[in-house]
Amino acid sequence: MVILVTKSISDTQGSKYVKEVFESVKKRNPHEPEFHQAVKEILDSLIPVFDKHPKYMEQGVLERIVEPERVITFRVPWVDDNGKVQVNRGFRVQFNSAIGPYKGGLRFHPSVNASIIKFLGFEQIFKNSLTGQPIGGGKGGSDFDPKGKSDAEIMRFCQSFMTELAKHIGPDTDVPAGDIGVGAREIGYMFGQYKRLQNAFHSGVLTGKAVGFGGSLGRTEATGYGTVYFVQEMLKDKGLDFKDSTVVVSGSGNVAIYAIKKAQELGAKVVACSDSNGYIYDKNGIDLETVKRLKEVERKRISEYVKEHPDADYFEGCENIWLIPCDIALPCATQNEIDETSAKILVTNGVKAVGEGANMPSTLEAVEIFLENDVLFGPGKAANAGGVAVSALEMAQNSARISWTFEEVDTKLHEIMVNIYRNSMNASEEYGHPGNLVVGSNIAGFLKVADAMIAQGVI
Ligand code: NDP
Ligand code: 2IT
Repeated sequence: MVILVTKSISDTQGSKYVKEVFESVKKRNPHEPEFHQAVKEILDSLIPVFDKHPKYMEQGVLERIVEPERVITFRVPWVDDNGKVQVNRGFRVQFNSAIGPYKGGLRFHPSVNASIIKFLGFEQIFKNSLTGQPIGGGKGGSDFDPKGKSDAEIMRFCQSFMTELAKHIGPDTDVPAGDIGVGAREIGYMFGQYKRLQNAFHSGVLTGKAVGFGGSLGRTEATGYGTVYFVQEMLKDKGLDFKDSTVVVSGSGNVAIYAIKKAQELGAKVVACSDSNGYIYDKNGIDLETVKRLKEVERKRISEYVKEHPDADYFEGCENIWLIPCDIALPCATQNEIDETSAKILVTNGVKAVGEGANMPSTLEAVEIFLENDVLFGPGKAANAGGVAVSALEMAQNSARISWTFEEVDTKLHEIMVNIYRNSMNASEEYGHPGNLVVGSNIAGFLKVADAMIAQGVI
């Protein structure tokens, strides 16, 4: 095992500490498999830190960091277009504020539950730390399903959701943004309701706003572009690049679309993308304008693509997208979309690099397969940190009441992604796992938060 450091040095103080804390997390948070998975990956990576610096054990940093500072659950009632009352569940997990206000997206998807929001919030602590920006970790959302809802229903839902959430957020307290099912339209409706409730224009309370009322140029593109910038650094170190490579991108939402765009700009041929029903394969290279119109404007299924591109094929079953041979795989849809079997197929087909645009898209077993086979692997909390990094730049612009050009933001994003890559590589070397970006990014993200927690006392 490559990332599960416990196996090789199972009798160290650090590994005993990690095991104890992990057992307690499982016991105190039963029935939360995604949360356990995210915690396990990070805790195992941190063993070399506890062995080298026992002070983090003595100060109980791990026991504290796995416990959210606050978990908020609330009722979201709304009236559908038929006049029927609907009730959804809202969540906000304010996980860690050691280095800045809670920051993280809102996800609207029927699968949302406490486990999903806690895994995302926990990952966000380390991701946000890696960006070098002053932002803590949080996440929220609802089990509301935006699919098939009218615009008026989306607005009424967002207004009801924000009516409760507004009690818990603020530009210096907690700053939500988008995630699956939450884009500029939803952020707009939520911002409007927050402004109405507060009777004040607190532009920094949400990020991912439209550019006309405080949004940052480049935020829409940031996660996808950032993922490609990160993978570009991984490739560069091995004398490789995107030019003339074959790329497969899962998803066809915000992250996928801008990952495809940047990969194409760098000379790659992107042959496939997907939605939750299935995937398209276009051997000529995907026509991104069609995907953008279908998904961003018309909100249709990706299967419609083949009606306009008869040379392309559509296949049911999004998980089978990984059967397509490629040099670079960019999973940009959702958690656990690459399992051990898919990882083995990718390796057999000669994949050289995997960059996670989504959060935790590879299972722990899949990550092991990639690392064991020397596939360049960019874990989500490093590779997809560009989105939240530009959200922090949006907050900075809002505070200063200024706006930067697209080029200024994109240049800063690029610098941030290069820094995340270098810092993660350096940490992987310093702590004895050279080139392992899972271990490196987890350690680099952890140390800054842990030092701040110790400096601020036991709170
Ligand atoms: P979008 O809602 O814009 O797009 C999500 C895409 O993934 C859609 O194509 C969707 O298909 C597909 N998808 C969603 N759920 C599933 C599922 N259960 N199985 C298969 N496919 C699914 O979301 P984003 O692009 O914003 O987010 C994608 C991923 O990137 C998520 O993991 C998110 O947490 C992560 N991320 C997002 C950031 C951002 O700035 N937006 C920043 C960092 C990470 P369908 O249309 O059929 O639902
Ligand atoms: O997972 C993520 O980093 C996001 N959904 C973006 C969060 C943000 O605050 O911009």
